[in-house]
Amino acid sequence: MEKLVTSNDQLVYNAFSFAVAAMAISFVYYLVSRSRVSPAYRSAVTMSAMICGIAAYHYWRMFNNFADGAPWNEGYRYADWLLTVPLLLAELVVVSGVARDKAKGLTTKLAVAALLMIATGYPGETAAAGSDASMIWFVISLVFFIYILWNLFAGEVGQALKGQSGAIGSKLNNLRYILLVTWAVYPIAYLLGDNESFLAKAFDLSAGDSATLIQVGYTVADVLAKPGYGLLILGVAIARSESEGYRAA
Ligand code: RET
Repeated sequence: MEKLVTSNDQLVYNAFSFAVAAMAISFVYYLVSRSRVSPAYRSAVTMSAMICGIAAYHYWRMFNNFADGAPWNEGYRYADWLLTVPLLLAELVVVSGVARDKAKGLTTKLAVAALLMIATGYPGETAAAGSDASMIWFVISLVFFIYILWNLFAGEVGQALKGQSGAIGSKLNNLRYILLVTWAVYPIAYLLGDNESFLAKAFDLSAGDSATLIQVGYTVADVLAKPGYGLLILGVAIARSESEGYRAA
């Protein structure tokens, strides 16, 4: 392993190490938590386990890539998102109370939007700092991002959530606001990571600080958006199971 020369390097190294541990243990936690919810909601908890397992693998690869000082491969992160972001939306649909006949079409729509958001973000992420490509792909990706958020707040998921009151309704409401706040970190980290972007310039960031902020920003957001969000999904699934008469063994 190359020596970590700066405190910035140390921060990224530790963030990746922390994420490997958080994702790996959450994978186990969600696997063993499946029996706490009724069979109707188990797929949501299974998806949380899949998401954390996929992320544990990718963070392990990123940790090694960084620790070895090899040329940085941003592809691990985007491959991770390509798999996990559609799953995050699919598990939300499972617990949201959307009618069964609508759930499948809705999941497909959200998953396709998520795939397009990530796939169009990647060429921008790997383009040169300050290039037109970096900003053009950012804007294209942002359109899909806004479509997803629109769906959660006003579209079909928004409508389904509106009709639910009591403890389940308020848990679902919190869930989507947490999603909004954690997901908003990604485009901001993207801009801070492009040292020539208007945002990085506004903060007068050095190239080294930009490179650190984007990795630490994405990593913190991922831990909140995967294992953290999974806890809220589990909470809604348990509340729904209990309200439908399910008693965990
Ligand atoms: C990119 C590119 C620039 C524009 C936008 C982006 C959005 C990324 C998002 C990622 C969410 C990832 C999650 C992972 C968790 O497991 C691709 C950075 C809008 C919203 C939730």
